[in-house]
Amino acid sequence: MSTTKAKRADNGGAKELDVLVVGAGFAGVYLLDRLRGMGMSVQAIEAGSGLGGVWYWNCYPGARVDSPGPMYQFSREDLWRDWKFTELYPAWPEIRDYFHYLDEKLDLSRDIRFNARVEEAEFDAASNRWTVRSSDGSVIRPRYFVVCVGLGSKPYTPNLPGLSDFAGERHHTALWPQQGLDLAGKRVGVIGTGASGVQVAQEAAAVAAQLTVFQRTPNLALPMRQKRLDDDTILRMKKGYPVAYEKRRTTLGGFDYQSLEKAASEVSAEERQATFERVWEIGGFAPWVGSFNDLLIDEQSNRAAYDFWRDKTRARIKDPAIAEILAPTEPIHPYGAKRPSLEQNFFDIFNQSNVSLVDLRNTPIEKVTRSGIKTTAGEYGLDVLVLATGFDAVTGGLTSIDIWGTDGRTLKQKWADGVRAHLGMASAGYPNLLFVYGPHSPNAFANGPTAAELQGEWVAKMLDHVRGRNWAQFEATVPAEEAWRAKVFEAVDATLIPRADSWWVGANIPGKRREMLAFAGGLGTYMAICNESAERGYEGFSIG
Ligand code: N01
Repeated sequence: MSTTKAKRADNGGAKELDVLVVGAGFAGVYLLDRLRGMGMSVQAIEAGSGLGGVWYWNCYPGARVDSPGPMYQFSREDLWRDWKFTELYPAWPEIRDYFHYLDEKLDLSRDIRFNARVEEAEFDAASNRWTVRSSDGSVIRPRYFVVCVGLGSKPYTPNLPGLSDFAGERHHTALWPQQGLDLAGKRVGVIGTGASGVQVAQEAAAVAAQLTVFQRTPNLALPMRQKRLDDDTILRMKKGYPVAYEKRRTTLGGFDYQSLEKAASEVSAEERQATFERVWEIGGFAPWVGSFNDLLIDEQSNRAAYDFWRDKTRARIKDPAIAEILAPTEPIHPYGAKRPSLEQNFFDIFNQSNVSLVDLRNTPIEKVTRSGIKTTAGEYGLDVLVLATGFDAVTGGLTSIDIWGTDGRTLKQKWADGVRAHLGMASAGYPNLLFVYGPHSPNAFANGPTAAELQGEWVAKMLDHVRGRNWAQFEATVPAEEAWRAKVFEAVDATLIPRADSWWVGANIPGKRREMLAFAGGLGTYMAICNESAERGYEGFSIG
């Protein structure tokens, strides 16, 4: 990122538009279609060469979504009627197919510039337009600039000594070769056991000659309970879609279920155990967000949930020493205070003779060598090194674009003192700029397509309102973004979430400011607040 504005000659030949959308994942696609339908001139710019956002980049073996397929799509009947995912939790090729299907239905690609990464954007107060420059040399001057880069568009690679010396194949999961990479018969090392690491490890364990998993923090992963969906099942499920899609607009996480209206602290030990068993059998996120409503608030309830998870998990692992690393007797952080993954056989692979686990808490990495990884316990020879090390999440996608505000600061410079993002969608000093699934929205806690639709709907209505009144400019006010920031912290301070070192609080990136990056009050509540602001004439925004 630059610290000063690049001096550019002129913008002659720049294309003028009503709206420029950045990103062609769920949010970008939703807005491209919706705004075009409102008669606006819109273009999207996408760094990848295909649609899908994270599903374009994360094509590592085993990548699949942790939301059930019926919920992981748009709610418009003309879009779901003819679409089917063949697994309850679809894998990336099928999600990409879904985006191809959307492209056919909605004719999206004609207005998307692929293989172009937006690098710089500057607001010109004289013309009330943004000037947006991209890596392909294009310059676009939209009236409104809508950034939909998601929460995981900036991969994070730790600065491990010797990393560039490694002579084998080395790939970050989010930059996986599009042509694929065969892990069969190879010695594979996976650093990281977040959602990406768990998934790639499950896949690698089945084919690799040797898989070594390097774990720093255990993942309190939950049983996915994957199912194949035959045509009859899909037909039956579709009957419930209209009700489910209505419901998901109002819930905490944008799914068609909520946590129970009961606290674990209020019920008998028998009832608590029976409920834990029941939600465990349902699988998916049910033992987390579909369980008692005090798990993330009450320490004792949280500990009971942890102990249940630990005992279920340990029962699957033969070696007690391995079990203690994967599911320790004492929790490292509260249950669910860091995002659990969904797993299919993650804990079972450690019973295989070709799989080993390295506990980086006790034996940290010293360096990467030409031929593998050296920890304080010894050296592990590798042919392939998989960096499942996550993202500069939530803010990284936005701050890696030089977005210059009216006071001569980039968004990155402004946010060095902490995120200010009114309703998680706008920031003071950056007129006519909105972002979807951004910092201080419910991003981390909300099912992607639901959030894309709801926030997208709100953005579309706001732009329609602005256009209808001929406002040249709108921007968040400083008091409004300060008040929203306080609300974000208030919502999370009531929970156990700050006690875990997670990307939710920026703790995964060395040097990143530690603060809550998502609104934890629930998607339904969040949208009610956003809609109230709209009803009051977009309270919290100044209009010029
Ligand atoms: O990244 P992560 P992710 N040395 O940040 C470890 C979504 N997603 O790509 O926990 C050693 O969760 C780090 O260790 P620790 C989903 O929202 C969804 O897996 O910091 N290890 C951790 O284990 C998810 O939450 C899906 O101690 C290092 C791992 O790398 C989010 O994206 C699939 C290290 C990073 O885990 C991010 O998931 C994939 C170091 N220096 C992603 N630095 C699905 O829907 C980091 N680590 C299924």
